[in-house]
Amino acid sequence: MTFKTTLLASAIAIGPVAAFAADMTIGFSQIGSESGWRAAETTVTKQEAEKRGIDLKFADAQQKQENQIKAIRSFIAQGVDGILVAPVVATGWDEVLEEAADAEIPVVLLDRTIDADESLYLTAVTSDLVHEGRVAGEWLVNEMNGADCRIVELQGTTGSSPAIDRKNGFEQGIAGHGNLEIVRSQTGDFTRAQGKVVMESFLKAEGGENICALYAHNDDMAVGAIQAIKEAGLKPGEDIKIVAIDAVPDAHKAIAAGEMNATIELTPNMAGPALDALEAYLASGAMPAKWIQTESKLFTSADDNEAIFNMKKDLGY
Ligand code: GZL
Repeated sequence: MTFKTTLLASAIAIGPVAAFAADMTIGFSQIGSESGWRAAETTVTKQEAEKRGIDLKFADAQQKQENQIKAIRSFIAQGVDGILVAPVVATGWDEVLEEAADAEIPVVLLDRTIDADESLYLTAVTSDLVHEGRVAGEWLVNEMNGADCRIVELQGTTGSSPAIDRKNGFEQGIAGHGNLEIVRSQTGDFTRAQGKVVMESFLKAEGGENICALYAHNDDMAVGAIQAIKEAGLKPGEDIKIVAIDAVPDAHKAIAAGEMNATIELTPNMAGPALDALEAYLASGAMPAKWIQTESKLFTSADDNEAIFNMKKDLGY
């Protein structure tokens, strides 16, 4: 097929797909609004659906899996064309996804994965969560340059794929460096409030002078922990090094202020690739890859975090 023909073919392919999207009704089962990143994902998903003329049925689960399962059953009953799910935890999805499959409604996972047969979903649009944790660990290895460092860890929501994978990845990143040791590790449930409370308990249990670094599975918990570190009379980013994940505007703001040291970017736009895959599948049966991977980029004080903060705060955040 010549380049021109290919171009024409792709133009023809895009034409009806775009037109098809205008008649699509998609159900979106969102976890909640536990973090700045989650809220941005919701905003961007609604924007992406609007851009495509898709009728998006939105359901906020308030962090509860049973609410997500109820929402998916409601979408099935409504006969939607497709379903987006950000699964709060990794297990317990088989039955409801079987029901969606029986109704021949394709399901796409956003930002988190599940322990279920991959035939139960069309594709998963996520970052490489293990890689994110490994990058965080490797950054701390380089930062400490052989010096001893007692680390405390704020884990994400218990049983969620980011909490499992980011923990494993970080441990891989620091493996073989005996000078780095995780001395406390507990869930802060991805929220600022819990991040602060748990960091206060770490400081009380260990003594602030005995904590060298904090690894938080997301920026919101790190921002909460920064408050606790300040209230303990210590300098976040100096007395206690801080590395986290998401790269939300407030993380760039904290790095610019010297109160945080590094963050790894997670795009809030998982819906763009997800809706494209759904459109192509529904219009022509095109099967996407089972995993559509989004990028992860490390930001440190070497970057212009003030400029990035100003740019990002208008991008759905
Ligand atoms: C990770 C995503 C996480 C974010 C948090 O893919 O599921 O959930 O890192 C959010 O901010 O709570």
